[in-house]
Amino acid sequence: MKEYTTEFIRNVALVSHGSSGKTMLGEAFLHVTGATTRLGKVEDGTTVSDFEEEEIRRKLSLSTSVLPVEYRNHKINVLDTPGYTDFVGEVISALRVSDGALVLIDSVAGLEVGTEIAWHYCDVFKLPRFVVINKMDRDNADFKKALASVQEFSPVRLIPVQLPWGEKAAFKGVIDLLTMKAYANEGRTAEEIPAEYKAAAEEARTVLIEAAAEGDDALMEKYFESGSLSDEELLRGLKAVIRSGAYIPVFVASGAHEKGILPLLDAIIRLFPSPAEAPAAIAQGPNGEETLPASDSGPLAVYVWKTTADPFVGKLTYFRVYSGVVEADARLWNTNKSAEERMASLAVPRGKESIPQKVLHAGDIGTVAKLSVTSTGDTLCDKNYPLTLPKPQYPNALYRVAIAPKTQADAAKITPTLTRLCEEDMTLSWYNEPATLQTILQGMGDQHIDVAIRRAETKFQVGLLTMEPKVPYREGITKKGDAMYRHKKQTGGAGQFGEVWLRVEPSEQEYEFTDELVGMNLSRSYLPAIDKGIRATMQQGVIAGFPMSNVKVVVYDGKEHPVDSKPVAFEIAGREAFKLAVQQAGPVLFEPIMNVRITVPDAYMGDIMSDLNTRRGRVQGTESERGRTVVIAQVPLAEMLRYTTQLRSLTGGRGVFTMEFDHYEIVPPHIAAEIIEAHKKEMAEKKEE
Ligand SMILES: Nc1nc2c(ncn2[C@@H]2O[C@H](COP(=O)(O)OP(=O)(O)OP(=O)(O)O)[C@@H](O)[C@H]2O)c(=O)[nH]1
Ligand SMILES: [Mg+2]
Repeated sequence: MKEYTTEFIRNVALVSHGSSGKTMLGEAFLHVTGATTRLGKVEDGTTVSDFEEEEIRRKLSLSTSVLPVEYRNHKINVLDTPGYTDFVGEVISALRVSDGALVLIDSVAGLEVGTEIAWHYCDVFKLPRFVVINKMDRDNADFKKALASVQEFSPVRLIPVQLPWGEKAAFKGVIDLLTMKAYANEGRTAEEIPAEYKAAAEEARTVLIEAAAEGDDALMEKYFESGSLSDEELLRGLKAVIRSGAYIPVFVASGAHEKGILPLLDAIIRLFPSPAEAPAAIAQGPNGEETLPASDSGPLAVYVWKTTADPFVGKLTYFRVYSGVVEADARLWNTNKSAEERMASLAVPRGKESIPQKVLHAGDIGTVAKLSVTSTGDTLCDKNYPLTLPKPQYPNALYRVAIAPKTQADAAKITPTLTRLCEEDMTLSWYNEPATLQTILQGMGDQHIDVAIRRAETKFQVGLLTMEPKVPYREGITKKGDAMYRHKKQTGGAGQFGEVWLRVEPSEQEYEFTDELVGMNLSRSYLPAIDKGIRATMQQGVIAGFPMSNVKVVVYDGKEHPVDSKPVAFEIAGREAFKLAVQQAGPVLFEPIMNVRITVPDAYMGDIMSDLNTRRGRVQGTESERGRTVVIAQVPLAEMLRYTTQLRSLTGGRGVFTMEFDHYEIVPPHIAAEIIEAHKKEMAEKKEE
């Protein structure tokens, strides 16, 4: 591939609700510009973008692919993101490194939930965007209606830059208001606008010119004086109002039928900023905050936005050069890890392909294989001039499963496999939960987890079983409790004797161990053994098998035997006395309480509130914006384990939520009783085995 310098590069993400045709539009971009010889199909698993085994199986995108589209001396790095909400992490990563976004709208469905989510993240990254009314060939395609549904949602005014030339089966191509020409099919040749569209086109162009005139004062003056703008001025003004976010231009296309393709690519090149024109990156440098315009002559700053793990290729690191130039084989400094990395096989990705490159200029996107310590979110730079670029915020996990290996052989590979899977995905993580002794894998939803489990199987040949995760309850006490225990084994052989009197009480600290021993009944030398016995019991729990915390233990008396007393006897006596004391001390279970924010269209608010009631939720307040209500509540984790799925069915996929841990609270007695009962049953079953 040719070498492209900054001003000839565009970085553009395709975002939208699932199935609105992003992958096919990307496929059409490549085919029409001659990068591929035939147009792949999502259904056949033959697109450049959806190349992963799981994507082919499911016939949809699961991760962001890079499709470099070479057209008119420019290279547009098209980032095709997945639309399914479970994979929003991929959208965030892609938008982080884009300078513009195409928001695709299915001409039949209009605005959908996924559109709103994508829109929200475009706002987060302050990206200029195009709306593309796509699939214009569909049976019930309706340009006006689809456009109106987006306008109703968008606070920013939408202005058509193209009109559809026909609709449904008669969709022929686009009528371009910038050039005032009609373009059939992919749009290679300009034609006169057909007579029946002339009036509509004139009217729409006037609206467009009026909007463009707001681009700057000189344009406004010119427009007032002459009543019009030249094509050159129109473009200049439009570019300005799109970048400032004052207007959003609207385009039409049919990716699968390769219609409207070249006019859209032209608009991307002309209206979206090159990396040099986009707002400069802000980095932390040796002298504090630093502004880095995309320029080859600036200090080197490379941001890692994606990592993939492959058993054959190894690790592949996707990056964007924000400033400076990256050369093959260069040694770069990873600021986050304080380590040097070699850019051994520098390349430009095109789907699964890696096209070797000698040099990548400021603003470009590339890959490098087999870096040793670098992970997503890291900055690579010059060792003598360390810089750190900011990492975006990813949503917290919403869905958890407990996992176990299928076989003994899988058990050994579980940790490295989970580590590699999570390295690929910023919204996937895992940990060992000490309270339940389960290995937990957490992500954005059931499909997200399902894909991860399958990747483990197909990519790394590791079989994983998933189970409902246990809630990490904690045990505690609510008042003082007193007990004594005598451990005595004095029949035959060496005897054991130990007697402990102790008191437990609630504590602010995790665990406190003290004594109030007076006189000579019990030697202080046995205290460590007693402490050890109690610590072990606290780990295992007393009433329901969960770790106990916030307890203070005071040993105040005891008895020993001159021959038979030994540490192990006091370990046992301490343990048993502790258990008895806890029973006197009002033992309770504590459960994690989560802060939850649920966003739904207003109409669903009643349903959400009453559902929260059944989940022991406490609503703390509501906020309302643009037809959507945000419900803020505290809900026990135990009631939220499958909420992603339940919210989806409650709202027809129109609701989203976020959740984070807040604090522990006492489990209500009737629920605690059930948990304790279940634990007793489990222990009894274990004994029988
Ligand atoms: N009629 C028609 N169908 C299309 C068009 N583009 C895509 N499709 C079909 O719509 C379905 C989804 O297309 P994709 O390109 O995979 O959509 P996507 O937006 O990438 O979907 P996700 O990857 O799930 O987000 C497939 O069955 C395509 O064949 C189009 O322009 N017209
Ligand atoms: Mg796709």
